[in-house]
Amino acid sequence: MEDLNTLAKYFRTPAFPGSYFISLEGIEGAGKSTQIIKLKEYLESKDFRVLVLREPGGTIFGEKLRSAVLASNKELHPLAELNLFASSRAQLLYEVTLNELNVPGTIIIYDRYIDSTIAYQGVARELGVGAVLTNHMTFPLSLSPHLTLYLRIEPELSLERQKMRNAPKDYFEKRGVEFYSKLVAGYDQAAELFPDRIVTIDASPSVDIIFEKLKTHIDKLLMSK
Ligand code: T5A
Repeated sequence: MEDLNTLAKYFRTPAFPGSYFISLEGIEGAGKSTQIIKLKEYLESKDFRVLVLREPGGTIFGEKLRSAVLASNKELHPLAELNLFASSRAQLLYEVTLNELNVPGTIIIYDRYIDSTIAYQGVARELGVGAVLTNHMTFPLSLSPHLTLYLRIEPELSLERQKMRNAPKDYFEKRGVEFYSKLVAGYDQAAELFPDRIVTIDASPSVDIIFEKLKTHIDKLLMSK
């Protein structure tokens, strides 16, 4: 298999004049959804048309796949997981993202994207990062966001925030601290592999402090084009 840095070069961000593709990443409880609400409001105040899409999901087909995985009481083979998440992603790119990015002045924010697959299926579920990248080498799965904001927290804080939320646990949330440590290692590896795209942000402080940091990176992106 080609080495990871060679595989990483297959991932590209084509030009979408006046439009941007941003993803937020991090383990459960990192604060992705909380920050996305604030980001949407901020970007709309700058007159962008903002679409928030979640993975898995975002289309009727993708939402069915989301339920199939997250509500599963049976352990799935990691390859079944990989292919389900990739199918949901391909359909969302094809049905929504690529069309909408062609409308100038649009910002698409993804709540999770390929780095989730690298961390969860590639590292924590032990398929290997190379297997995930190889699976995603064909367009549209090879489409790279302009910017990925990786909200980094330690596993213990994730479990604490999950407990505070007091909601029923889904497929991955039933796992313990060891699994979450592997996820953090997986995200850290993704950040090393894609340094031009992924910004790592300490997501342990307050919501407002984190948001100020996110804004700095978003403003930088908007000024660079
Ligand atoms: N998956 C997904 C894969 O395995 N492979 C893939 O390729 C993809 C795409 C999706 C699951 O699917 C897996 C990963 C996931 O297990 P999901 O429900 O979409 O699941 O995502 P979750 O990460 O599980 O969503 P969470 O809601 O748990 O995490 P968030 O969005 O990061 O956290 P948020 O904002 O909801 O906050 C969680 C709690 O913490 C508080 C909030 O108020 C909330 O109660 N909070 C803070 N508290 C203190 N300080 C802060 N700074 C806080 N920020 C948030």
